[in-house]
Amino acid sequence: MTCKIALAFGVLFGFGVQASSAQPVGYTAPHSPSMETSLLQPVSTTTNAEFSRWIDAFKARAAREGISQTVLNRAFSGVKYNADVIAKDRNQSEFTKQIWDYLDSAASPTRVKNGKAAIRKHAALLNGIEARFGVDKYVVAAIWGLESAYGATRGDIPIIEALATLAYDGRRGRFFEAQLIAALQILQSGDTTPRNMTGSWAGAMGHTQFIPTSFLAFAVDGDGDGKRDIWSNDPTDALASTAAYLARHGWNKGQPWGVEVRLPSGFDYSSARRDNMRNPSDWAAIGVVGVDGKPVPNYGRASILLPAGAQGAAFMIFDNFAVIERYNKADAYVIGVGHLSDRLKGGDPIQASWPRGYAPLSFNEKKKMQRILKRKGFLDDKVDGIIGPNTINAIRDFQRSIGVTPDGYPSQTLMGHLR
Ligand SMILES: [Ca+2]
Repeated sequence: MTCKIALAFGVLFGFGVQASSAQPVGYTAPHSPSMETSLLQPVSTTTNAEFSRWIDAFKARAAREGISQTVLNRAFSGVKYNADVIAKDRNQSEFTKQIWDYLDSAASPTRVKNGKAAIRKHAALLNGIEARFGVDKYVVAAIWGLESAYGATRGDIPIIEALATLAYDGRRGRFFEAQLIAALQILQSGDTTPRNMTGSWAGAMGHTQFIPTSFLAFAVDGDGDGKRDIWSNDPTDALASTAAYLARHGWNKGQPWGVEVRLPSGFDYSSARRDNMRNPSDWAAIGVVGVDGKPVPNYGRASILLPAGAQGAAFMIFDNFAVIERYNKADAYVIGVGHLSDRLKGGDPIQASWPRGYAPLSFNEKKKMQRILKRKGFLDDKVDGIIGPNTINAIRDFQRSIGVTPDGYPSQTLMGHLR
């Protein structure tokens, strides 16, 4: 993942859509200059001693999981507590980014230009992958572009050290210990060596930033040399693995992720829900058409997504949207991948204008909004500052009750109405 994009991972987006907590593949925020703030204080000798003891105990657990002593000794040779990794873990949730800023970066002129060059350079590989897995090569290329700037920023942090530090730290110890065991299983399988097993601070590895458990479940040997090497400069195995991942999660060949649409005046915004899926012809019947004014072709059932509420772009999204979501659940990420893939194909920029300049609600304002919605009887859910479906529905019900457009969008305007 590149610097700017990286900011959007694992954070709350402006519209409160949280990055996946399931974290299927690429979810971390590596390489960001603004996240390079390391803990300046040195790691105490106590920490180092405790960490060593933790590793000894962990090795016994790993051995019970079938990891050999040889692999354990090689993997942990030279491993130290990595304070930078913990600093990054603590920093990540403070960043929020609006969807339009995210998309500006995701499909920046540089990323589009570099992507087209990468597709030309790897044409045979990408065509082969598309033929073998039935997955759109431009979507594979777009994931590559967002996860590592087409291989340029794959991360150089030693994975065993990073995962051991995070597992020892314990904030999400169980998750990271499982990743650490998976990383050791990868080493034991001979796909790579401890030295080559590098990646991002939270364990995402290679061109398309697979975490170890995703690697074990989905990585493939694209070039047939007997190893699944997603770390190599050669992107063959990484891109084949990404295609395999999308294929395994049900990619529908020939179906777009989504298309930008125009909504008719008087559109019922409450119909823009993920669970309200209709055929494009049904949407056309109520005036929802492509930005060219024509009905969207019948690619399958679709819902309408308004990532910035009533004021920004509207997308008709298909089942393939949910397939990309398996990579990273944040709407902004999925739209970013989808839109970048369209641009790599030669498609146009997004036509609608975004409500740029909109001041997002802070975490505390979101909680305040939820408290007021709760007090007013619109929300029957916990006050946690996370804008999920229940909060969006509550906002809509409140908006309807005062006669404003029920787009469910948590804005300063909404706060004004609530006060
Ligand atoms: Ca290989």
